[in-house]
Amino acid sequence: MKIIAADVIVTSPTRNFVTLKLTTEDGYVGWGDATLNGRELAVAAYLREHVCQLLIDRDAHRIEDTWQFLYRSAYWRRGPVTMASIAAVDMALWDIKGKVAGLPVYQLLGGASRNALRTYGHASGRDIPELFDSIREHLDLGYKSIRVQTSIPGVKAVYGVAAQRQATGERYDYEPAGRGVTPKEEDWDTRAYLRHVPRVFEAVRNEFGPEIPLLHDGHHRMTPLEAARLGKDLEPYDLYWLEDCTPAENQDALRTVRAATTTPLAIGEVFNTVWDFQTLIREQLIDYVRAASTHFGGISPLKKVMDYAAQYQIKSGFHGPTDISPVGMAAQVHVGLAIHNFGIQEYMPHSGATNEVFQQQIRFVDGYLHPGDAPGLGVEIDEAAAAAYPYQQAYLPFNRLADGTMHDW
Ligand code: KDG
Ligand code: MG
Repeated sequence: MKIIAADVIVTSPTRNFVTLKLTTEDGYVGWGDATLNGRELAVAAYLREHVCQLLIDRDAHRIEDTWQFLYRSAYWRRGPVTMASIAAVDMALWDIKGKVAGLPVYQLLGGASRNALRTYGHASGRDIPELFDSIREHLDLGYKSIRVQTSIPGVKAVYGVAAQRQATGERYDYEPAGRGVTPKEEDWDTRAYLRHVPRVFEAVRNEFGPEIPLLHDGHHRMTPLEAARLGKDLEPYDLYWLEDCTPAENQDALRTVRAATTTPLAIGEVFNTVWDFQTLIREQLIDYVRAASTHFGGISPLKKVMDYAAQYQIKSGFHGPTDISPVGMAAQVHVGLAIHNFGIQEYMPHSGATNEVFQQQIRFVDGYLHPGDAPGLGVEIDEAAAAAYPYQQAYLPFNRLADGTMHDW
Protein backbone atom coordinates (compact mmCIF):
# COMPACT_ATOMS: atom_id res chain seq x y z
CA MET A 1 0.00 0.00 0.00
CA LYS A 2 2.02 2.93 -1.33
CA ILE A 3 2.22 6.38 0.21
CA ILE A 4 1.44 8.90 -2.54
CA ALA A 5 1.52 12.20 -0.63
CA ALA A 6 3.21 13.63 2.47
CA ASP A 7 2.16 17.13 3.54
CA VAL A 8 3.02 19.30 6.51
CA ILE A 9 0.37 21.50 8.10
CA VAL A 10 1.41 24.33 10.42
CA THR A 11 -1.50 25.93 12.25
CA SER A 12 -1.92 28.15 15.29
CA PRO A 13 -5.35 27.82 16.89
CA THR A 14 -4.42 29.43 20.27
CA ARG A 15 -0.91 27.92 19.94
CA ASN A 16 1.28 26.48 17.18
CA PHE A 17 1.01 22.87 16.01
CA VAL A 18 2.92 20.99 13.28
CA THR A 19 1.08 18.02 11.78
CA LEU A 20 2.12 15.52 9.11
CA LYS A 21 -0.50 14.15 6.74
CA LEU A 22 0.24 10.94 4.83
CA THR A 23 -2.05 9.75 2.03
CA THR A 24 -1.95 6.26 0.51
CA GLU A 25 -2.76 5.18 -3.05
CA ASP A 26 -6.10 3.74 -1.91
CA GLY A 27 -7.11 6.94 -0.17
CA TYR A 28 -6.26 6.28 3.48
CA VAL A 29 -5.05 9.32 5.42
CA GLY A 30 -2.83 9.16 8.52
CA TRP A 31 -1.94 12.02 10.87
CA GLY A 32 1.16 12.55 13.01
CA ASP A 33 2.15 15.23 15.54
CA ALA A 34 5.54 16.97 15.11
CA THR A 35 5.04 19.97 17.41
CA LEU A 36 8.15 21.26 19.19
CA ASN A 37 7.18 24.23 21.33
CA GLY A 38 9.07 27.39 20.32
CA ARG A 39 11.01 25.62 17.51
CA GLU A 40 8.06 24.50 15.35
CA LEU A 41 9.36 25.63 11.96
CA ALA A 42 12.62 23.71 12.34
CA VAL A 43 10.63 20.46 12.48
CA ALA A 44 8.33 21.55 9.65
CA ALA A 45 11.43 22.24 7.51
CA TYR A 46 13.07 18.91 8.48
CA LEU A 47 9.94 17.10 7.33
CA ARG A 48 9.30 19.20 4.21
CA GLU A 49 12.90 19.42 2.99
CA HIS A 50 14.33 16.06 4.03
CA VAL A 51 11.66 13.49 4.87
CA CYS A 52 8.46 13.91 2.83
CA GLN A 53 10.03 12.97 -0.52
CA LEU A 54 11.58 9.83 1.03
CA LEU A 55 8.12 8.59 2.00
CA ILE A 56 6.60 8.67 -1.47
CA ASP A 57 6.13 5.14 -2.88
CA ARG A 58 7.09 3.48 0.43
CA ASP A 59 4.77 0.76 1.74
CA ALA A 60 2.64 2.40 4.46
CA HIS A 61 2.41 -0.93 6.31
CA ARG A 62 6.15 -1.07 7.04
CA ILE A 63 6.10 1.00 10.23
CA GLU A 64 9.19 -0.44 11.94
CA ASP A 65 11.28 -0.48 8.78
CA THR A 66 10.35 3.13 7.98
CA TRP A 67 11.26 4.19 11.54
CA GLN A 68 14.64 2.44 11.31
CA PHE A 69 15.24 3.89 7.83
CA LEU A 70 14.59 7.48 8.97
CA TYR A 71 16.64 7.03 12.17
CA ARG A 72 19.65 5.23 10.68
CA SER A 73 19.83 6.71 7.19
CA ALA A 74 20.12 10.30 8.51
CA TYR A 75 23.45 9.29 10.13
CA TRP A 76 22.96 12.29 12.52
CA ARG A 77 20.96 10.73 15.32
CA ARG A 78 18.61 11.81 18.06
CA GLY A 79 17.72 15.36 19.05
CA PRO A 80 14.24 16.85 19.39
CA VAL A 81 13.92 18.07 15.78
CA THR A 82 14.86 14.72 14.24
CA MET A 83 12.84 12.67 16.72
CA ALA A 84 9.69 14.83 16.50
CA SER A 85 9.87 14.41 12.71
CA ILE A 86 10.24 10.62 12.97
CA ALA A 87 7.45 10.59 15.58
CA ALA A 88 5.04 12.23 13.16
CA VAL A 89 5.76 9.61 10.47
CA ASP A 90 5.43 6.75 12.98
CA MET A 91 2.09 8.03 14.34
CA ALA A 92 0.68 8.64 10.86
CA LEU A 93 1.60 5.08 9.82
CA TRP A 94 -0.04 3.59 12.95
CA ASP A 95 -3.11 5.74 12.18
CA ILE A 96 -3.23 4.33 8.64
CA LYS A 97 -2.72 0.73 9.80
CA GLY A 98 -5.60 1.11 12.27
CA LYS A 99 -7.87 2.60 9.61
CA VAL A 100 -7.04 -0.22 7.18
CA ALA A 101 -7.66 -2.84 9.89
CA GLY A 102 -10.82 -1.07 11.06
CA LEU A 103 -9.41 -1.03 14.62
CA PRO A 104 -8.33 1.63 17.11
CA VAL A 105 -4.53 1.66 17.52
CA TYR A 106 -4.67 0.32 21.09
CA GLN A 107 -6.12 -2.92 19.69
CA LEU A 108 -3.10 -3.28 17.42
CA LEU A 109 -0.80 -2.80 20.45
CA GLY A 110 -2.30 -5.77 22.29
CA GLY A 111 -5.71 -4.49 23.35
CA ALA A 112 -6.80 -2.63 26.48
CA SER A 113 -5.13 -3.49 29.80
CA ARG A 114 -7.62 -1.27 31.70
CA ASN A 115 -10.95 0.47 31.18
CA ALA A 116 -9.53 4.00 30.90
CA LEU A 117 -6.50 6.06 31.98
CA ARG A 118 -6.24 7.80 35.32
CA THR A 119 -5.17 11.41 34.78
CA TYR A 120 -3.77 14.29 36.78
CA GLY A 121 -4.69 17.94 36.33
CA HIS A 122 -2.75 21.14 37.03
CA ALA A 123 -3.88 23.11 40.07
CA SER A 124 -2.01 26.31 40.89
CA GLY A 125 -2.29 29.60 42.71
CA ARG A 126 -0.44 32.81 43.40
CA ASP A 127 -1.13 32.14 47.08
CA ILE A 128 -2.60 29.34 49.19
CA PRO A 129 -6.29 30.42 49.00
CA GLU A 130 -6.07 30.69 45.20
CA LEU A 131 -4.37 27.28 45.08
CA PHE A 132 -7.12 25.73 47.24
CA ASP A 133 -9.78 27.15 44.89
CA SER A 134 -7.93 25.69 41.93
CA ILE A 135 -7.67 22.26 43.61
CA ARG A 136 -11.42 22.33 44.34
CA GLU A 137 -12.13 23.29 40.70
CA HIS A 138 -10.05 20.34 39.47
CA LEU A 139 -11.73 17.92 41.88
CA ASP A 140 -15.12 19.19 40.62
CA LEU A 141 -13.98 18.52 37.05
CA GLY A 142 -13.40 14.90 38.07
CA TYR A 143 -9.60 14.82 38.43
CA LYS A 144 -8.54 12.29 41.07
CA SER A 145 -4.87 13.32 41.15
CA ILE A 146 -3.57 16.87 41.27
CA ARG A 147 -0.32 18.59 40.36
CA VAL A 148 0.37 21.45 42.77
CA GLN A 149 2.37 24.55 41.69
CA THR A 150 2.42 27.97 43.35
CA SER A 151 4.08 31.33 43.09
CA ILE A 152 7.17 31.70 45.27
CA PRO A 153 7.42 34.77 47.55
CA GLY A 154 10.09 37.03 46.07
CA VAL A 155 9.93 35.46 42.58
CA LYS A 156 7.89 37.50 40.10
CA ALA A 157 6.86 34.77 37.63
CA VAL A 158 7.21 31.02 37.80
CA TYR A 159 6.31 28.15 35.47
CA GLY A 160 2.96 26.50 36.09
CA VAL A 161 0.94 29.21 37.84
CA ALA A 162 -2.19 29.75 35.75
CA ALA A 163 -3.32 33.03 37.29
CA GLN A 164 -0.22 34.80 35.96
CA ARG A 165 -2.14 35.51 32.74
CA GLN A 166 -0.14 36.01 29.59
CA ALA A 167 -0.51 39.12 27.45
CA THR A 168 -2.98 37.13 25.29
CA GLY A 169 -5.18 36.40 28.34
CA GLU A 170 -4.47 32.66 27.99
CA ARG A 171 -3.89 30.62 31.12
CA TYR A 172 -0.14 30.57 31.66
CA ASP A 173 0.10 26.90 32.64
CA TYR A 174 -1.89 25.87 29.59
CA GLU A 175 0.55 27.62 27.30
CA PRO A 176 3.79 28.94 28.74
CA ALA A 177 5.09 29.97 25.29
CA GLY A 178 4.29 33.64 24.71
CA ARG A 179 3.52 34.88 21.21
CA GLY A 180 5.98 37.49 19.99
CA VAL A 181 9.38 37.79 18.36
CA THR A 182 11.50 37.40 21.51
CA PRO A 183 11.28 35.15 24.60
CA LYS A 184 10.14 36.66 27.88
CA GLU A 185 12.61 36.90 30.77
CA GLU A 186 11.52 35.53 34.16
CA ASP A 187 13.34 35.27 37.49
CA TRP A 188 14.29 32.53 39.90
CA ASP A 189 15.51 31.98 43.49
CA THR A 190 16.15 28.37 44.52
CA ARG A 191 16.53 29.11 48.25
CA ALA A 192 13.14 30.84 48.35
CA TYR A 193 11.62 27.92 46.41
CA LEU A 194 13.05 25.25 48.73
CA ARG A 195 11.71 27.12 51.78
CA HIS A 196 8.26 27.62 50.32
CA VAL A 197 7.25 24.37 48.60
CA PRO A 198 7.12 22.08 51.69
CA ARG A 199 4.88 24.66 53.44
CA VAL A 200 2.53 24.59 50.47
CA PHE A 201 2.23 20.80 50.57
CA GLU A 202 1.71 20.86 54.34
CA ALA A 203 -1.17 23.32 53.85
CA VAL A 204 -2.68 21.21 51.05
CA ARG A 205 -2.55 18.00 53.12
CA ASN A 206 -4.08 19.81 56.12
CA GLU A 207 -6.93 21.10 53.96
CA PHE A 208 -7.60 18.14 51.65
CA GLY A 209 -6.44 15.16 53.73
CA PRO A 210 -4.09 12.26 53.00
CA GLU A 211 -5.90 10.52 50.14
CA ILE A 212 -5.47 12.65 46.99
CA PRO A 213 -2.36 11.74 44.97
CA LEU A 214 -0.36 14.99 44.71
CA LEU A 215 2.38 15.75 42.18
CA HIS A 216 4.91 18.54 41.74
CA ASP A 217 7.11 19.67 38.82
CA GLY A 218 10.56 21.03 39.72
CA HIS A 219 11.07 21.87 36.01
CA HIS A 220 14.81 21.03 35.91
CA ARG A 221 15.85 23.86 38.24
CA MET A 222 17.68 22.19 41.14
CA THR A 223 21.18 20.84 41.72
CA PRO A 224 21.38 17.20 42.89
CA LEU A 225 21.79 18.24 46.52
CA GLU A 226 18.93 20.74 46.38
CA ALA A 227 16.70 18.11 44.78
CA ALA A 228 17.69 15.57 47.44
CA ARG A 229 16.74 18.06 50.13
CA LEU A 230 13.38 18.86 48.53
CA GLY A 231 12.60 15.16 48.11
CA LYS A 232 13.33 14.59 51.81
CA ASP A 233 11.37 17.67 52.92
CA LEU A 234 8.34 16.50 50.92
CA GLU A 235 8.32 12.93 52.29
CA PRO A 236 5.76 13.70 55.04
CA TYR A 237 3.30 14.82 52.34
CA ASP A 238 3.42 11.54 50.42
CA LEU A 239 3.83 12.79 46.86
CA TYR A 240 2.82 10.63 43.91
CA TRP A 241 5.90 12.07 42.21
CA LEU A 242 8.46 14.84 42.13
CA GLU A 243 9.08 15.64 38.46
CA ASP A 244 12.24 16.87 36.73
CA CYS A 245 13.97 17.63 40.00
CA THR A 246 17.31 18.12 38.19
CA PRO A 247 18.27 18.70 34.53
CA ALA A 248 18.40 15.03 33.58
CA GLU A 249 21.26 15.23 31.08
CA ASN A 250 23.44 14.62 34.14
CA GLN A 251 22.09 11.21 35.01
CA ASP A 252 24.56 10.67 37.88
CA ALA A 253 22.63 13.41 39.71
CA LEU A 254 19.73 11.03 40.13
CA ARG A 255 21.90 8.67 42.18
CA THR A 256 22.41 11.43 44.77
CA VAL A 257 18.68 12.22 44.86
CA ARG A 258 17.68 8.56 44.97
CA ALA A 259 20.03 7.76 47.85
CA ALA A 260 18.57 10.59 49.92
CA THR A 261 14.82 10.23 49.51
CA THR A 262 11.90 7.86 49.00
CA THR A 263 9.83 10.54 47.21
CA PRO A 264 9.06 8.93 43.82
CA LEU A 265 10.81 10.52 40.84
CA ALA A 266 9.50 11.19 37.32
CA ILE A 267 11.78 12.32 34.50
CA GLY A 268 12.07 12.55 30.76
CA GLU A 269 9.74 15.05 29.07
CA VAL A 270 12.71 16.49 27.16
CA PHE A 271 14.21 13.07 26.35
CA ASN A 272 13.94 11.85 22.82
CA THR A 273 15.22 8.27 22.63
CA VAL A 274 15.08 5.06 24.58
CA TRP A 275 18.83 5.45 25.20
CA ASP A 276 18.17 8.55 27.32
CA PHE A 277 16.34 6.24 29.74
CA GLN A 278 18.73 3.28 29.59
CA THR A 279 20.77 4.04 32.73
CA LEU A 280 17.86 5.55 34.67
CA ILE A 281 15.74 2.44 34.12
CA ARG A 282 18.48 -0.17 34.53
CA GLU A 283 19.69 1.39 37.79
CA GLN A 284 16.12 2.05 38.92
CA LEU A 285 16.84 5.73 39.51
CA ILE A 286 13.33 6.82 38.50
CA ASP A 287 9.79 5.58 39.05
CA TYR A 288 7.95 7.13 36.07
CA VAL A 289 8.87 7.58 32.40
CA ARG A 290 7.83 11.13 31.37
CA ALA A 291 8.41 10.76 27.63
CA ALA A 292 5.85 12.07 25.14
CA SER A 293 5.08 10.18 21.93
CA THR A 294 5.67 13.41 19.96
CA HIS A 295 9.22 14.08 21.17
CA PHE A 296 10.28 10.45 21.51
CA GLY A 297 10.00 9.15 17.96
CA GLY A 298 6.35 8.10 18.14
CA ILE A 299 4.30 5.13 19.27
CA SER A 300 6.83 2.41 18.36
CA PRO A 301 9.70 3.56 20.65
CA LEU A 302 7.29 4.58 23.43
CA LYS A 303 5.96 1.01 23.56
CA LYS A 304 9.53 -0.34 23.56
CA VAL A 305 10.77 1.87 26.40
CA MET A 306 7.74 0.92 28.50
CA ASP A 307 8.32 -2.78 27.87
CA TYR A 308 11.91 -2.31 29.08
CA ALA A 309 10.75 -0.30 32.11
CA ALA A 310 8.23 -3.02 33.01
CA GLN A 311 11.09 -5.32 34.05
CA TYR A 312 11.90 -2.85 36.82
CA GLN A 313 8.33 -1.99 37.91
CA ILE A 314 8.78 1.48 36.43
CA LYS A 315 5.56 2.97 35.10
CA SER A 316 4.42 5.51 32.54
CA GLY A 317 3.64 9.15 33.24
CA PHE A 318 3.61 10.46 29.67
CA HIS A 319 4.09 14.19 29.16
CA GLY A 320 0.72 15.70 28.24
CA PRO A 321 0.73 19.51 28.19
CA THR A 322 -1.23 21.30 25.48
CA ASP A 323 1.87 21.61 23.31
CA ILE A 324 1.34 17.91 22.56
CA SER A 325 -1.34 18.17 19.84
CA PRO A 326 -4.55 16.13 20.01
CA VAL A 327 -2.86 13.70 17.57
CA GLY A 328 0.18 13.25 19.86
CA MET A 329 -2.06 12.95 22.90
CA ALA A 330 -4.21 10.31 21.20
CA ALA A 331 -1.07 8.37 20.23
CA GLN A 332 0.15 8.09 23.82
CA VAL A 333 -3.31 7.44 25.23
CA HIS A 334 -3.54 4.40 22.91
CA VAL A 335 -0.15 3.23 24.25
CA GLY A 336 -1.20 3.90 27.86
CA LEU A 337 -4.37 1.89 27.43
CA ALA A 338 -2.48 -1.09 26.02
CA ILE A 339 0.61 -1.40 28.26
CA HIS A 340 0.48 -3.20 31.59
CA ASN A 341 2.78 -0.73 33.38
CA PHE A 342 0.69 2.40 32.88
CA GLY A 343 0.99 4.84 35.80
CA ILE A 344 -0.85 8.11 35.20
CA GLN A 345 -1.50 10.48 32.27
CA GLU A 346 -0.99 14.25 32.48
CA TYR A 347 -4.03 15.91 30.94
CA MET A 348 -5.27 19.41 30.26
CA PRO A 349 -7.95 19.94 27.65
CA HIS A 350 -7.07 21.79 24.45
CA SER A 351 -8.69 25.14 23.65
CA GLY A 352 -11.96 25.47 21.70
CA ALA A 353 -10.10 26.73 18.62
CA THR A 354 -7.72 23.72 18.76
CA ASN A 355 -10.69 21.35 18.98
CA GLU A 356 -12.24 23.02 15.95
CA VAL A 357 -9.12 22.16 13.90
CA PHE A 358 -8.43 18.74 15.47
CA GLN A 359 -11.63 16.74 15.65
CA GLN A 360 -10.93 14.21 18.34
CA GLN A 361 -12.64 11.16 19.79
CA ILE A 362 -10.84 11.30 23.15
CA ARG A 363 -13.20 11.11 26.14
CA PHE A 364 -12.48 12.60 29.58
CA VAL A 365 -15.02 11.20 32.04
CA ASP A 366 -14.76 11.45 35.82
CA GLY A 367 -11.00 11.96 35.72
CA TYR A 368 -10.34 9.10 33.28
CA LEU A 369 -9.31 9.29 29.61
CA HIS A 370 -10.20 6.95 26.75
CA PRO A 371 -9.03 7.41 23.13
CA GLY A 372 -12.35 6.21 21.68
CA ASP A 373 -12.92 3.28 19.33
CA ALA A 374 -12.67 4.93 15.92
CA PRO A 375 -10.24 3.10 13.61
CA GLY A 376 -6.68 4.48 13.85
CA LEU A 377 -5.81 7.24 16.32
CA GLY A 378 -9.27 8.82 16.33
CA VAL A 379 -8.28 12.37 15.34
CA GLU A 380 -9.05 14.07 12.00
CA ILE A 381 -7.82 17.52 10.98
CA ASP A 382 -10.15 20.04 9.38
CA GLU A 383 -7.68 21.56 6.92
CA ALA A 384 -9.85 24.56 6.09
CA ALA A 385 -10.14 25.39 9.80
CA ALA A 386 -6.36 24.89 10.19
CA ALA A 387 -5.67 27.33 7.34
CA ALA A 388 -7.66 30.03 9.13
CA TYR A 389 -5.05 30.03 11.95
CA PRO A 390 -1.63 30.83 10.42
CA TYR A 391 1.61 30.27 12.36
CA GLN A 392 2.52 32.92 14.91
CA GLN A 393 6.03 33.11 16.34
CA ALA A 394 6.11 32.15 20.02
CA TYR A 395 8.87 31.41 22.51
CA LEU A 396 9.05 29.69 25.88
CA PRO A 397 10.30 32.07 28.60
CA PHE A 398 13.73 31.84 30.21
CA ASN A 399 15.08 32.52 33.72
CA ARG A 400 17.77 34.83 35.02
CA LEU A 401 18.93 35.00 38.63
CA ALA A 402 19.04 38.33 40.53
CA ASP A 403 22.63 38.94 39.37
CA GLY A 404 21.73 38.34 35.72
CA THR A 405 23.02 34.75 35.42
CA MET A 406 20.98 32.48 33.11
CA HIS A 407 19.22 29.69 35.00
CA ASP A 408 17.16 26.69 33.91
CA TRP A 409 13.54 27.73 33.35
O1 KDG B 1 6.73 23.38 26.16
C1 KDG B 1 7.15 23.21 27.48
C2 KDG B 1 6.10 22.45 28.24
O2 KDG B 1 5.82 21.26 27.55
C3 KDG B 1 6.51 22.11 29.65
O3 KDG B 1 6.90 23.28 30.30
C4 KDG B 1 5.34 21.47 30.38
O4 KDG B 1 6.78 20.77 32.15
C5 KDG B 1 5.73 20.67 31.57
C6 KDG B 1 4.76 19.67 32.06
O5 KDG B 1 5.13 18.94 32.97
O6 KDG B 1 3.65 19.61 31.53
MG1 MG C 1 7.17 19.02 33.39
